[in-house]
Amino acid sequence: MKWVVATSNPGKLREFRAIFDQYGLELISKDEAGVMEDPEENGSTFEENALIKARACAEACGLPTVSDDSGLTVDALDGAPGIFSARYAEPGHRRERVLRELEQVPDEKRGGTFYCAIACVIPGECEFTVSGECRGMIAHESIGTGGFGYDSIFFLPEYGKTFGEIPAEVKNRISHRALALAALREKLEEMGYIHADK
Ligand code: ITT
Repeated sequence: MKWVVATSNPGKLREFRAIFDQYGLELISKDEAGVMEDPEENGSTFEENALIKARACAEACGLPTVSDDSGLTVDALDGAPGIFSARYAEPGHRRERVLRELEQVPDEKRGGTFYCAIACVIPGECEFTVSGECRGMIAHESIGTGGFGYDSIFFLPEYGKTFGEIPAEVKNRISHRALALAALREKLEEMGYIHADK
């Protein structure tokens, strides 16, 4: 059975593919499923927005669909950019805006969390969400060219590196998305879609 990932973000798609592959499930993008529309993300939580995206795509193509709504919440910014992470500034200026807003903030107050909600919609059967989060700090500058989005300003003290510097295999084991996908795997195993030996 084919599963669709309802995202237009190539960085997310790459990470979903790398992790889903290990589950023995065939994953196709929403483009490959022939779904072009992007619904308006007008929910007030990551979970609500993830469900909006998964429902719209599953309805359009009739296939089991997973979606991801994620973002960076910064302690010193009262949780911003949060659900507005993709819209915090013009493309190419979002990291810059966060760094600028934290210019006067000392290290001990630069904590932040990457959060990922994944919604799963299996037409005619069920829908649910799972989530994962990853704690770190906001760096003083952008470091590294790996990953996407806010990766190069998200510093992991235990690795001494940003998500932009650590190898993709490591991010795909410890990230908010990896943890949410592990929770999804557990659910799909219980439901019999994934077999434990995979
Ligand atoms: P779709 O809605 O099509 O999936 P999107 O990029 O608009 O793509 P979101 O609304 O969930 O997705 O916005 C999430 C933003 O949060 C994303 O654009 C990044 O800027 C940031 N983000 C989420 N996960 C991230 C990660 O693993 N690394 C870096 N930035 C991340």
